[in-house]
Amino acid sequence: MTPRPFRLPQALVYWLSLCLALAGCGPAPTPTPTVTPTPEPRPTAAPTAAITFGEGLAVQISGQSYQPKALRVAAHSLVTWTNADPEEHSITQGEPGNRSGFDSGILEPNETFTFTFDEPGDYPYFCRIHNEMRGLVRVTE
Ligand SMILES: [Cu+2]
Repeated sequence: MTPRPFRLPQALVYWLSLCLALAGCGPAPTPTPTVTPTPEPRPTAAPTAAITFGEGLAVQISGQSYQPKALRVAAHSLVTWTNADPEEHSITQGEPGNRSGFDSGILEPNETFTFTFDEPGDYPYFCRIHNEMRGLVRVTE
C-alpha cells in the first residue's frame, strides 16, 4: 500500500497557493467609470459689462431710441439731447415709476434739452411717453 498521507495536503497547498495567488492578483479591477467633470456654470456677465458707451456730449433721439443709448462723460459735462424724431419724447431721469432728478418735459421734434452732470455716477433715464426707451449717462471723475 502506497502511503498517500501527503496527497491531500499537497492538493490543499496547491489550491491554497492558487487561491492566494488569485487573491493577490485580486479580481480584475472594476474599471472606474470615467467621470467627466461637469463644467461649472459660468457666471453671467454683469449687464454693465455689455454696455457700449458712446463718446461726445450729444445724444440724438431717432427711431424711438437714444443714440448712443449709453454715454460716458466727465464730471461737469453739458450733455445735449436733440429730438430728431417726428414725434414727442422726453428725457427723464430714473425709470418708469421711479423718477428722480432731471426731466426735459415733453420734447417736440427738433427741440433740444441740455443738462450738466456735476456728480460722478450712473444716470439712467427713459422716455415718459415710450417707457421702453431707455438711456444711460455715466459720469466719471
Ligand atoms: Cu419717446
